[in-house]
Amino acid sequence: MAPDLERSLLEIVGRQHVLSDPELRAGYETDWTRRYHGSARLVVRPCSTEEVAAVMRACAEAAVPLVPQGGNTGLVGGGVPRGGEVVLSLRRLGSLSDFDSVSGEITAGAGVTLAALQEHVRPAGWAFGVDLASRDSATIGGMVATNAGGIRVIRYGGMRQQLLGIEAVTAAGDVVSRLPGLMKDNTGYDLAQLLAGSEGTLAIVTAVRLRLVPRLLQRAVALLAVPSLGAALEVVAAVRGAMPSLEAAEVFFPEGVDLVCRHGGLAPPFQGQVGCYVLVECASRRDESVELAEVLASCSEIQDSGLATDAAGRQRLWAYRERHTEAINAEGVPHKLDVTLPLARLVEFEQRVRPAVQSAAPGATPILFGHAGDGNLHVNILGLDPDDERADDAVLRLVAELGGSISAEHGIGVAKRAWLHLTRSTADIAMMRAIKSALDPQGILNPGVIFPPE
Ligand code: 2HG
Ligand code: ZN
Repeated sequence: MAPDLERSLLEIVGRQHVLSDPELRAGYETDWTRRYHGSARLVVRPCSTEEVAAVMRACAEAAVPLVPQGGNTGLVGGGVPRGGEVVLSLRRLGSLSDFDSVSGEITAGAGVTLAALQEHVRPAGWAFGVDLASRDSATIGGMVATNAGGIRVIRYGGMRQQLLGIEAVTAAGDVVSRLPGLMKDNTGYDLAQLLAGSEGTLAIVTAVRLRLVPRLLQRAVALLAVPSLGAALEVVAAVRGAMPSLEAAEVFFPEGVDLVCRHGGLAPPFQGQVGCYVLVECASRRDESVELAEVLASCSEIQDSGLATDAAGRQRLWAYRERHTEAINAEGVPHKLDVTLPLARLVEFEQRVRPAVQSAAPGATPILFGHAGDGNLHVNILGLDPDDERADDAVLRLVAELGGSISAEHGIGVAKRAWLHLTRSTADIAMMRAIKSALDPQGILNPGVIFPPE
């Protein structure tokens, strides 16, 4: 079976785009955190929707499972093989087309990186509403497949909110095309929304139609020191209430800043003891920095602050937040628990989660940061073996107890599938499984992702 499949794949994409050599496969077999890896039967790199469809048909005929992969920056192990699958790299689907610079819409191939999309639309005065630190490698297809969120959700929503249309290859190798996509289109099920966040388990996203947002040049970023997360949320609420231009509201803590400074060679942002850091960014067509400073001046919780409007200054302040992921990875192989809580329970969660980790896995180190405006914290844990799930279990149970979700913006992947039942009912999981088996009856699209094996 395998030699036939390899021959078919060579015919479809050409010899240089079927990787069987272990050294060439290696970069596709381990995820960015190094926690998840498995060996692929082959890595195949098609360059068009037609090639993806042909690869899918060949794998379906051979009953060989596929793991779709974009930039390989997903953090839940959903884009790397578990063992023996074909890895379908979509990075060569890099076209940007049909840019409508009047209405602000564009069609992007699955392999376009977020940075390439942003650069492409910038000269015409547009921007993309979703932004995240891994912008240079994260691909649009992967971001749709995982319904990525990032740092601007508070203003523009996540990937689902940017989607106007989709093109995808089904498990049978057919192409479903809902491009270019219309602002209004009530013709049956919304397949684009169904596929967004489906993590490669229902179909393979090959292109999407995206809405853009106006590029706002006047930006003000403030980095603030406050005594606690509770105080941080009060500051965010004050800015949110006063300034519709609020575009990001992030929080982080001294343990993360220490790592960022150590690994990134940065000086600490403030002297003295800090309980919690808040970063807010406002963006508008006119300069709102004076108004932002006035709103912040009325927040009595703020102990220290820095404000920047120029690009270099803004980047300097953002570095303390954006470099968390890299600094944590430089320290060790983290467990990553990306969770949302109702805003009203976020402080209680933050107060209980560190002791919960300590008592489940003594010696493990939790590092918290995230998107305060969305109730979304990233609980990163260092000092655990990759397979040691004691702390994961404690954190996710606490999330469920407090009415939150075990995944805010990274997806379930393989990392959280064992806990899906904590925040999804039996009927809910049965409905999702029914959709999965209707669209992928052979079970060859990213098996083992989202659902625990039955
Ligand atoms: C972020 O907000 C990303 O920077 C990554 O979602 C979070 O590294 C993480 O856990
Ligand atoms: Zn995030």
